[in-house]
Amino acid sequence: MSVRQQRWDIFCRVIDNYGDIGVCWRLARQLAHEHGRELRLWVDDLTVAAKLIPGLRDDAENQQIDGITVRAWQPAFVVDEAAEVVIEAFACELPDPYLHAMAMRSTAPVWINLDYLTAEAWTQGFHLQPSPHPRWPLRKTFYFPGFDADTGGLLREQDLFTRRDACQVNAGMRSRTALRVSLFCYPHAPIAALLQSMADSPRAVHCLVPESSIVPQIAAFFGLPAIRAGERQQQGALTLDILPFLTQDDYDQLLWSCDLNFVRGEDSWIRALWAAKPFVWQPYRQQDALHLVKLQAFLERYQADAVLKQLHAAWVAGPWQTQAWQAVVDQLPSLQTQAKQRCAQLAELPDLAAKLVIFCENFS
Ligand code: TRH
Repeated sequence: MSVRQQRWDIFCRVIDNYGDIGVCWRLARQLAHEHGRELRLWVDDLTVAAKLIPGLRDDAENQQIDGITVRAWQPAFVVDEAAEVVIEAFACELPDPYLHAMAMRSTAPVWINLDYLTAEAWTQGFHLQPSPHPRWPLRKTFYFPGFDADTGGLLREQDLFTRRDACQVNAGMRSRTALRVSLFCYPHAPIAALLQSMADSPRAVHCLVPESSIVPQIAAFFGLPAIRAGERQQQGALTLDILPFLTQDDYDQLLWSCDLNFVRGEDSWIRALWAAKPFVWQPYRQQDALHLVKLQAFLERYQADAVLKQLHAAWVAGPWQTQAWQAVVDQLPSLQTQAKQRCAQLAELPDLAAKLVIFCENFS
């Protein structure tokens, strides 16, 4: 029997960077706006969250933003009642008082551990595996996002492509000659080498960089002690603008407006995919080079073109090759067509929020 669970709690620990809160905020918005659920998002670091959630105050314990209740997850945790569905994002470990509140409910909540995204085939065997709690009468379910029907799907808002296409039509009316590239990556990427390839490029390149941890590398490339949002630098064929760190919606617009996007981690990766533009993904670095396994699995699943594979190898594993960069630039029209096809194929699968809601409704 299908049961509608109205109240959902999402717990998010900002371990590193923006991906954890980026994914949680996106999911919370979708569950509230598209599925009419009442959402409480518990976040342990409101300062980082405020960077990508417009209007969020980093000093408020309890606030309403965009129809979602955002609660500060403090060490001294107090809660009146647990929700009907509880999402523990990325094994962030629920606080004990909350586990107690879950166990006190007359019907145990649906408890989901939302895992990290990977295209590796093993996730299909682990997706939706249960794990009973050792002490409480509670059962956690492992939920793996993914690129196949046997996994939990990818985050994708219902109106995403309508908004994207409207934005791209408007952008198409503005003619431009320079190649437009966005750059969001980790500081250990060969940033100076990429910028040098852009500067030496036969075609003008306009590189747009939202302010992030790579700003010192950018400044060093131009021989500057520092560089700030709003500043522009030029060298050879390269014009580079530092942008402020954008809201998630504005960041989408940036991805839609570029010919090529450099993205990283988990969430910007999938936003670049849905932008239907060629992109270069830098996975979050893991021990024992596990990120290279993730990269390989994705490039295979995505059926990436050989030149795109080469550029990924040069960008993520090194050594940098200008020729790999130039080959991608030369083949952009066909890569653009492929990016559109891959995006359309993956969008045929149900999105993560819709799949999650159906799973919870049928949970027994
Ligand atoms: O910030 P990240 O490197 O996050 C990472 C990954 O999620 C990784 O898998 C995880 O293990 C690690 O954190 C702890 O990259 P990601 O996932 O792309 O998250 C960035 C978020 O920031 C995403 O939601 C897009 C958003 N963003 C903006 O809102 N504005 C911007 O200007 C930019 C550049 C990004």
